[in-house]
Order: sequence, then C-alpha cells, then structure tokens
Amino acid sequence: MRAHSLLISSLRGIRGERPPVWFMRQAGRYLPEYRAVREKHSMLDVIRTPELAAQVTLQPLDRFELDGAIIFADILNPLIGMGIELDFVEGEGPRIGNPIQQRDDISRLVVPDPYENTGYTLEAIKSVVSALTPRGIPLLGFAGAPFTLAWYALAESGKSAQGKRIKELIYNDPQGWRELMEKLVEMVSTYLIAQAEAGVSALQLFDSWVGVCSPQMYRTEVLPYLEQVVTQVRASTSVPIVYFPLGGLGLADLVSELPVDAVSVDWRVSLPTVDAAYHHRFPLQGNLDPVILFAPLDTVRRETARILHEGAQITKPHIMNLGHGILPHTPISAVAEVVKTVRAFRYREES
Ligand code: 1CP
Repeated sequence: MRAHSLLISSLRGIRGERPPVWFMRQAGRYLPEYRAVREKHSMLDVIRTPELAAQVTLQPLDRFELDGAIIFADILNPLIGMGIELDFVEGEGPRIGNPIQQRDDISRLVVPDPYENTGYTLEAIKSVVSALTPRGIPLLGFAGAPFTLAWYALAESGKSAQGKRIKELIYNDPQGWRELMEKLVEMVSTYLIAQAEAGVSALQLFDSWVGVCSPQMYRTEVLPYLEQVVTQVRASTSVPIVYFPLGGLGLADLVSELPVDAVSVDWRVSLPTVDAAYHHRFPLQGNLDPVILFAPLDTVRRETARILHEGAQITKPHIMNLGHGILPHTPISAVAEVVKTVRAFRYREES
C-alpha cells in the first residue's frame, strides 16, 4: 500500500496548506550517523546491502520531520550490470574503469534484468516502505536520465564540462549514439518500473549534465529518449514522475513538452520566472541554493521564507527542496531550520 501524502498530492497538482519538504542527498556525509556507517562499509557495499541502504535512507527521517524519503542508491550503480566498471573513490567520487571509447564498447553493453542487476535496491525499497507507510511518509525511487548516464559511461568529468566526448559521439557516430541511448532507455525504464513495483510512491529522473546541451541538440538527441522512458514507465505504473534538468533553464520550452508530473528546479532562476518558462504546466520542486545552508540561521530562515513566498506565486503546487543535493559539511542546524520554517508556513497567510 502506498502512503497518501502531502508530497504525492502536491506532485499530482493538488496544493495542500503548506508545501511538502524533502532534500536531495538528505542521507549523506553531513550526518554523523551516515559517516559512521561509511567508516565501516564502502559506498557500493552500503548500496548493495539492503539492510544498510534501508538504514541510511531512514537516518534523516529520524532527525527531521520530512515529508518524503529517497531510497539510498546512486544513479551510476545500475550501469554495472550493463558491463561498465564502477568504483567510488574516497574524496573523489565515481570512477569508471572501462569508459566507452569506440563503437564496440557500445555494442558489448547489455541491458540487464533490473531484478538481477539491482535486486538489492528493490529489497531495500520494500523494507523502507514497510517502515514508512505507518508513518504516512512516501518513498521516492530514482534513476539517472539516459543523457547523464551516457555522460558518465563516456568518462566525461567536471574538467571537460563542455561535454566534448558526448558531443563528438553525437556528431561523429550518430548510429553509435542511438544504440547507446536505446540501451540506456531500456535499462532506465525497466529499473524505474521495478522500483514502482517494489513500492515507491514517486520516481525522480536526474539529468545533472543536460545543461551542456543547446536547445537544438536537446530536441533531437535527448528529448526523444526521455519521452520513451516516461511513456514506458507511464504504461505500467501511475506513480508521479519528477524530472530534474540541472542547469537546463535554456531548455525549459522543450522540457515543457515532456509528459512528466513535476520538474525540479536549480537555484539559478526564481520559481515564478521558471513557472512562466514552463507555461505554468508543472508543480515545481526546489530551489534553495545548497550553499545558503552554511549561512547564519537567520539568513537560512529569511532565504527559506523567500522561496516559500515565490513558490506561493506559481500556478501549480510548490515542493520545497534545494536546487541541488545537500553538500558535505552542511550544518545539521540549518537543515532543521529549513524544515521548521516550511512546516510553520501556511498558504492562507499569503492573501
Ligand atoms: O559517502 C560518500 O561520500 C558518497 C557520496 C555520494 C552519495 C551520498 C555519492 C557519490 N552518491 C550518493 C548518493 C546519491 N546519489 C543519492 C541518494 C539519495 C539521496 O539523495 O539521499 C542520489 C539520488 C544520487 C544521485 C546522483 N549520483 C546524481 C544525480 C544528482 C546530482 O547530484 O546531480 C549524480 C550526478 C551522481 C553521481 C555521483 N555519485 C557520487 C558523487 C559524488 C556523484 C557526483 C559526481 C560528479 O559530480 O560527477
């Protein structure tokens, strides 16, 4: 049974008395209880051990009165079953052992069965759902969007943030690009559907690198594959789907064509401005700058209030979140302050 909640009704377009609040990366290094688990276990071990993944997922819920949880995993671990070697290197982040360099590397990729490839996450989801349903808190599942997964499979890094490798593949080997995207579409769709079957109440697609695309590239090389993912997922489950095009403000007009339920917004734009760019179509999630959480608490309170008032001006519901994930070393008191400020807010005070 799925929890009926402020978060899910807001994602479905029904505004409650206040916005729901949850945070991307709400489980993570800023929590001492997370660091304690990670001292004993590697990132991949935590993800692949359902008891540990469930434990870490629930940690922020025991500290803060959040309106949602997100299953602990990464966008990259599902690539392992496709034949991509992945490791998380301490203090550095993900590293791909055998990045795609030529057409053969694409041809040898397989589309894994999600139950075989990521059964551990599906088990963790079941366990978290049984813990959270009595508390009325919904669990989100997620996946990387095909473009962003291709980015990592090609070993693009922050240093080549223009996306030279991915764009060269698109321009120089269109057939190879199509084959790669088709395999990623299949992997992502079946994985999201399996998460819905395991009991998540909503799904989020992270497109963290799509901001490097021109609208033209996005229209022809990215959007059609995203549409395939959303259409396939929709055909087998009715849970709401959230899309997060980080840095994708220039793509808003095209994103507004996607049949998703809600869009997550980074901090670079005000919610009313982006609402207009999306033609008032979507509930919007976001968009407090994660760095504001390092400011004095009255600044945190004031900036949270500013986002709440901007969120009250959009056409569809607002879901309070950050514009990107919580950063390591974020003060816990600032996270608590945001939650407190949101929970005390009421829309009727707006009029
Ligand atoms: O313990 C550690 O140091 C590991 C840090 C960490 C964590 C906590 C990584 C490595 N991944 C995660 C978990 C994670 N990643 C979640 C869990 C649920 C939650 O939000 O609480 C989610 C949803 C992700 C998604 C993810 N992973 C994205 C999309 C969102 C985003 O940040 O843009 C991306 C790009 C990744 C790749 C990744 N994994 C880890 C790092 C440091 C990165 C980013 C590397 C880069 O910038 O290229």
